[in-house]
Amino acid sequence: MSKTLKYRTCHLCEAMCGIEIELQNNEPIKIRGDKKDPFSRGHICPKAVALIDIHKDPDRLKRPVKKTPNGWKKIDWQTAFDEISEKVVDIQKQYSKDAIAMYNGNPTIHNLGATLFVPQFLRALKTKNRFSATSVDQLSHHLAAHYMFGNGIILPVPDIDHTDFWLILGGNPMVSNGSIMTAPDIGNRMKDIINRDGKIVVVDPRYTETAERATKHLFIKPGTDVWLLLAMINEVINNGYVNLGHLDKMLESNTISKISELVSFCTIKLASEHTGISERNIKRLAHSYATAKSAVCYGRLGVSTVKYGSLSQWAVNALNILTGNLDKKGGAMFPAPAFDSVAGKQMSPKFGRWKSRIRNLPEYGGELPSATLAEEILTPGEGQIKALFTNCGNPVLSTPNGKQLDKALDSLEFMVSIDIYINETTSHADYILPPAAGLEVAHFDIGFNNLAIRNTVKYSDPIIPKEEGTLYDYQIFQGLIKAIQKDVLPKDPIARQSMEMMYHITPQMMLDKVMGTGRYNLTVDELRKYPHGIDLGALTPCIEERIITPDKKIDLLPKIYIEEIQKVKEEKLTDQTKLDLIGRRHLRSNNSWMHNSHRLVKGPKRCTALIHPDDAEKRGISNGDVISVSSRVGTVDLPAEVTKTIAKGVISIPHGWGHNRKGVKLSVAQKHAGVSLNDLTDEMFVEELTGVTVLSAIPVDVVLSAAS
Ligand SMILES: Nc1nc2c(c(=O)[nH]1)N[C@H]1C(S)=C(S)[C@@H](COP(=O)(O)OP(=O)(O)OC[C@H]3O[C@@H](n4cnc5c(=O)[nH]c(N)nc54)[C@H](O)[C@@H]3O)O[C@H]1N2
Ligand SMILES: Nc1nc2c(c(=O)[nH]1)N[C@H]1C(S)=C(S)[C@@H](COP(=O)(O)OP(=O)(O)OC[C@H]3O[C@@H](n4cnc5c(=O)[nH]c(N)nc54)[C@H](O)[C@@H]3O)O[C@H]1N2
Ligand code: SF4
Ligand SMILES: [Mo]
Repeated sequence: MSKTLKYRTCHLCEAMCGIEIELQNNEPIKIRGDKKDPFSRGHICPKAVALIDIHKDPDRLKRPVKKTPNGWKKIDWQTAFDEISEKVVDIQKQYSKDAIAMYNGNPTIHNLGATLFVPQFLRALKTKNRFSATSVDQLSHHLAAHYMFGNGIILPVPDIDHTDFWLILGGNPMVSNGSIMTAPDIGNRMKDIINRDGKIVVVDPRYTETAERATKHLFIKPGTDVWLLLAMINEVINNGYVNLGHLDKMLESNTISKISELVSFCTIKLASEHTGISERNIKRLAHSYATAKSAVCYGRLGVSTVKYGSLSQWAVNALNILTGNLDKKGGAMFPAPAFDSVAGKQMSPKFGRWKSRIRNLPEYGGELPSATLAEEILTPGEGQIKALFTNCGNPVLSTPNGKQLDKALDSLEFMVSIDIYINETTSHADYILPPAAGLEVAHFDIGFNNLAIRNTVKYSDPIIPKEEGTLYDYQIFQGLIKAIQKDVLPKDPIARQSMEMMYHITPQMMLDKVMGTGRYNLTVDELRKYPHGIDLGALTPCIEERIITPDKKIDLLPKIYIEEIQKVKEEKLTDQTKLDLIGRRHLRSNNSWMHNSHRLVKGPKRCTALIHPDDAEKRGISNGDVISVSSRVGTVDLPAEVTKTIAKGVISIPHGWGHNRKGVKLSVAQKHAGVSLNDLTDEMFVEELTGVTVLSAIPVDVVLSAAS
């Protein structure tokens, strides 16, 4: 029996850990951390091992399936492409191009072929009804970069390998392994900060796994970080802590006094009343952050997807700028990747060029907010969505008011899912097109090298050959594009050739093209010589190169945020009778889709509601009781976990569960079904400015369930 070892990057989350795969007769039998990976240094988490289970999963689809009155029927690829394209062209003719929508989910950006070919497919569809996970995730970061640095894709990342002070708001990297911050082996990186006498402060309504490792944790009332951040800006300016350093030349001199005037209402006292953090703690936090040799304020999902998420991300950047910590070692820095998605002005996504039909919410980067998807399907009239493609996405479980989306998907004339499972979303489709996946596909991280705290690069060929008769994702997109375009190929030979080129090009060719013009001048062939990857060094200051505002200056106070600050000023403190619902993640769970690996999900029940003992007692709830949690849109029943690790007035339910829906074929996940947090989140509760779904501080009633 032959044993071999192969290496690649794990693509399951943003951390980009190097993995070593032990193969026996070409079958994966063990996965370990790759000790020679210069970035992850041998670290992995339990999800990587589940790559073996995904590879072998009997529930995973490998051939196209078509829904028939007698259930799912396997069909061949060409039949699938032909039938789908016929229907697409019919719907476009009968209604309009916009009648066909697409949702692209999270794994798209973790997947080389999908990252490169989804844009080509969208170009072929020519629809304005595009949706993705961005509007339930990181859109506020893009918007802040768009307005402040001129390019929505250059996101500053915390230089945690060198910082003396790391302030984390609404992120739990010990579990999530970091987000908008690719930083594998986060536990050791945090230890290193503390070992060099640095400080880590975590602000979170839950005493998290990250808080356990920090020097200080502050409980905060969900949805109120904006008051803390504005008060900190106030403190920094009023106490003479402003120190722009090298950024001085990049800022308009009068903006700081304008900011000072605007945020002057947000005193420490007011911030304390809103956030529940004591005045003394806010003052101390502002002082220690502003006086640290280097410091970085980092706000993630728990502050990105709230009522003032966009303003909060502006404030995070503003704090880092005012204290001279942007583009500085140990502060918030810009990566310089080998595949540079940022190079070139034309790449910068735009904002607000058109609005959604029903609720008038703005597009960002050509996408409308996912919170509007169901209403755009359900509301009749010109421009109504009649057909939907989903790719790498499970919006029934991951976007707000999943039950409404269930109904909407049932009402579609036509639906196609590019996915490897029959799950809560794809079970609504007429066709499912499954790509080869995981260890069977080549990998190069285009997305996350742009967010990495250190510049590295790696390319991996497939570890295991894909099964005969299966297709890579990019080949599925090529098949679809070709079939859809077959009757509209231009007569002009040059135009025709350029269209047809897309049917043959490979991701590797595209990588070579972009990397060849990049700063490291690399090729795929060159990278093949380095299976553990290449270390390209620590981040270095490079803002002058990255920023593309017309005058090459940072816009420290874009107009849209002035209006947002006014809105915050007008908010009143209210008495609260409901609990604030928030979400959470677990190391042994990945968004909505990895629960079919027994080895990953085994162990104690994880889909529980965390509730503070005082809140539980008031409602007669004991640990383990089944409780009913109700919001405007629905009710779910699940076991309570009574714990002081959650702030009073707050309840936390993990997202991504709820596999007990009709039509799902996930034999392991269905046993651990749980409930869907997004049967409680409200599609009408969005950030007004962007339409991003509010995922924290959803008002809910909590009672002992009749079933208890
Ligand atoms: N309430 C609440 N809602 C949330 C969040 C939250 O914290 N709270 N988090 C939000 C965030 S940050 C995100 S990113 C979204 C994620 O939500 P989605 O965008 O829906 O992504 P996933 O849940 O990861 O779903 C992945 C889908 O891709 C499929 N898949 C996996 N690998 C492949 C592959 O290689 N190819 C193809 N074609 N398909 C594949 C899986 O079967 C699954 O259907 O959820 C958001 N929703
Ligand atoms: N194991 C695992 N890893 C993952 C994922 C997964 O599902 N499982 N998902 C991946 C994805 S798609 C993403 S986007 C990242 C997300 O990664 P993170 O941004 O780290 O997100 P979470 O782990 O959800 O942590 C959010 C934290 O915000 C807190 N919070 C909630 N509301 C508020 C608030 O109003 N204010 C403050 N200050 N805190 C608040 C929550 O209690 C929680 O601890 O994780 C990625 N990594
Ligand atoms: S932390 Fe992320 S990248 Fe690393 S092994 Fe786990 S899932 Fe894979
Ligand atoms: Mo995400």
